[in-house]
Amino acid sequence: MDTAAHDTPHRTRHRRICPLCEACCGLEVAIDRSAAAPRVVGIRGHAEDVFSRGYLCPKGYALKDLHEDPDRLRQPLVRRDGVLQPATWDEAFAEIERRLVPLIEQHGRDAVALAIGNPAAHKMSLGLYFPRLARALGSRNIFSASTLDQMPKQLASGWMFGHWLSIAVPDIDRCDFLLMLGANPMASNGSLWTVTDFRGRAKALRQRGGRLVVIDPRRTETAAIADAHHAIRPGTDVFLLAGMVHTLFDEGLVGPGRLAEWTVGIDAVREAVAPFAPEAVAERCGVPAATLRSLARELAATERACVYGRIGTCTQAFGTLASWLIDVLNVLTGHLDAPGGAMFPKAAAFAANTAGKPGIGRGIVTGRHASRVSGAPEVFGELPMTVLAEEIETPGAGQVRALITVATNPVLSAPGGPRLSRALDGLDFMVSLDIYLNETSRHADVVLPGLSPLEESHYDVAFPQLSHHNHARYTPAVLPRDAGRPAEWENLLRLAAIVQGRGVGVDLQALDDELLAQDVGRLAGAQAPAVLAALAATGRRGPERLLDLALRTGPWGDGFGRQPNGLTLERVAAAEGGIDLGPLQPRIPELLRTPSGRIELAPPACLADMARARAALHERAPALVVVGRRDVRSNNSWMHNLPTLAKGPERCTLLVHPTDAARLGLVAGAPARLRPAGSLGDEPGREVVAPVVLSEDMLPGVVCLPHGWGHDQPGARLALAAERPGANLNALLDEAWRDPLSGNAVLSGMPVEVHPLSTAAGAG
Ligand SMILES: Nc1nc2c(c(=O)[nH]1)N[C@H]1C(S)=C(S)[C@@H](COP(=O)(O)OP(=O)(O)OC[C@H]3O[C@@H](n4cnc5c(=O)[nH]c(N)nc54)[C@H](O)[C@@H]3O)O[C@H]1N2
Ligand SMILES: Nc1nc2c(c(=O)[nH]1)N[C@H]1C(S)=C(S)[C@@H](COP(=O)(O)OP(=O)(O)OC[C@H]3O[C@@H](n4cnc5c(=O)[nH]c(N)nc54)[C@H](O)[C@@H]3O)O[C@H]1N2
Ligand code: SF4
Ligand SMILES: [Mo]
Repeated sequence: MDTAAHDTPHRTRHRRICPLCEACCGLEVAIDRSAAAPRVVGIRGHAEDVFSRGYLCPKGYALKDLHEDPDRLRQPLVRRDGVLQPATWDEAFAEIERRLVPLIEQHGRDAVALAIGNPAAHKMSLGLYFPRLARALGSRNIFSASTLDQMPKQLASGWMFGHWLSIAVPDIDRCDFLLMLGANPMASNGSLWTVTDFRGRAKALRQRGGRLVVIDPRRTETAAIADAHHAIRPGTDVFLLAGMVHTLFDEGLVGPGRLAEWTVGIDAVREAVAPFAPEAVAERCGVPAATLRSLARELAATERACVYGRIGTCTQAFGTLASWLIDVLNVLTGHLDAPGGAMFPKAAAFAANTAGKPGIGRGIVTGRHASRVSGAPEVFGELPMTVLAEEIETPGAGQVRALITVATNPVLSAPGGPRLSRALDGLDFMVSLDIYLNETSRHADVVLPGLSPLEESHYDVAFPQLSHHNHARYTPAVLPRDAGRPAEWENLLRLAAIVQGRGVGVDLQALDDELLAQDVGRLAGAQAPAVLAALAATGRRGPERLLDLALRTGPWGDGFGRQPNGLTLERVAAAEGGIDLGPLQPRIPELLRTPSGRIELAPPACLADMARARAALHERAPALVVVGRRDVRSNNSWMHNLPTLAKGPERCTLLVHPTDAARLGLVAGAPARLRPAGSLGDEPGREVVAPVVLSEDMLPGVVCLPHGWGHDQPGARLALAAERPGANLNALLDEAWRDPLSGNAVLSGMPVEVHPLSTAAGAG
């Protein structure tokens, strides 16, 4: 697009870290200011960015479309006489206070649920102020996309290393053997692993003689550039991984090296995997025993190697076990916390694993309460997103009667979407913080729109904790926001005041100061007044001030004068492409926060759950199951209204292996009807229709449909997306199917029936 290298009076260039996916690329946005309204005239990768070095994907360009999208909400909506109508900010907040306060008084705090979604992880405004709303509300009914995604990994990491976000990531630039399960970074650009230009890095790995091996039911775009691909039956990674761990013990390949001193539980792991010899698991996973053995040998024999698993290994019935066994393999082969292996980033700000006493801690606690209807345990302060519908539907004390959604679209993103949609209609009151009137927010009584990403400053709160290289980058807002439009942190703070009964007219600045003083008091003790004074001297407020505090008290920070050359927000903001903090360094034992001060290789709950895996080892595979997929021009449920991404071929298609197609009577290009196998398929709204694409890349017995589609709901305002709405995969999926340890939804491997549409009528 724009290639002008220098600013002119009419054309200015601005840095902007892309908030659309976990790769967190540094972009350069060119703005034409010759007309009254500034216009985006170019977006490209920022070559000087210390982390991404100029890389970007097609979604980066789409920030322009997002900014300009006529359907993007710019004004609050309030439901009057059953219809959502434009309103002022004062009217919107007055309505919230009028409806929410009596509801809390009458039914208690648990009657109000909060649900927060994926974009919040990419927005400092939401990420830093949502916890303030949650604390002010004090409800047990907190839901997030984490239980549709990575909760198993967080739980396993929490048990092993002592903190929920101590997640090891592949040190790809030094790795010579990368074994990847259930991830497709060629489409997703990486996840729980902030890495840009995966393709280039994988190519470099192979050029230096390294090997990339992919385990996935589909020969994915990543498998296509790998040295080997092994097709696995969905949901069976636990068996495959246990078989590999078994091989390490069986063949005398266990070698934790430096970590031996810092690891407890190796013998318990040996016992736990005893029933899972490769020869015992091979049939169940569909991968030959000899392959499992040779993968284990290669992992043990390669000096710099790493096992990495992502959403395919989390969103299954044994998600926590699979996530745990991945790091068991890394530890037992000496690849955890070692260069070229699975390493721990050291984030400049907001990382709990750099706070408190190094090397020891309280570990994590789960199950402090349970969901009312299904008894699903609390994990990391949350209940599973998939129990939200039943908590709304089921009368009795503690029933959810009101809901505040923050950047989430669970009607499309969570299993059982149509049921949730009906449940939302039964709420007494609902507020959505969202930028669109979409499948979820159309149910709200009040919609509060967020800003365009170009109107917001940015620091990645979450992702430096998951980056393959340490860095600190901040970008200011590219364009000013319209006068009178609050930032989302201000909306969250006002909601916090409302639910606390402090009134809609609260002085936000005073409230922000008050909450900051509490944070600083906890953090700095006797030094608090000096710290507050230093923060005040910068003149910053809101998220920027919290960021400054976090950077300065972080591991690379200036410690408010104790490390004069350390980081402050001022220094980070002044650095043109951000600050490079170097390659990852070993962090064990300093990183550990377990009570033992050791890696807990055999968490008791994992050992206990292995009995469930053992019982499932000889289950017969269902005849046909469905898995998902991602496309580089899409992102979960919400970028289908952007012209540059929406153009091109139909993306919501059903991939079917030709042998399955022949057996099922399916024809390329013709629509197929999918429904869950068994009685679940009889429920209303469970059926979807999608066009068939024949694909030799699929494992026979597995069909593949992407999630996040189904934009044909009345009342949504997504004109472009509605032109090709696609089918909602999550309408099929069973909301009751969860990994019992983490509460994570099972999104992969659901048994389905597929028929040609033409013979569908009356066939069910
Ligand atoms: N079957 C199946 N289902 C899946 C998955 C799968 O692989 N298969 N993946 C799961 C995963 S990993 C995740 S993370 C979830 C994601 O599920 P959600 O967290 O619900 O995320 P999205 O579906 O992307 O919806 C994001 C919402 O945020 C809004 N939004 C975007 N930007 C902003 C903003 O700046 N401010 C505000 N207030 N709102 C904004 C969008 O309009 C949209 O409504 O989906 C899950 N669902
Ligand atoms: N373009 C794009 N990028 C995205 C997103 C997006 O929607 N679009 N979403 C973002 C989000 S929220 C997330 S969480 C990340 C996810 O990032 P990734 O984890 O890389 O996501 P996927 O591309 O869905 O890859 C998951 C793979 O798991 C495979 N799989 C399914 N079931 C199994 C199984 O049982 N075992 C094994 N071994 N594999 C299985 C699937 O076939 C698929 O190839 O992507 C992020 N980036
Ligand atoms: S890979 Fe694409 S969507 Fe992800 S951060 Fe980079 S430019 Fe944005
Ligand atoms: Mo996700």
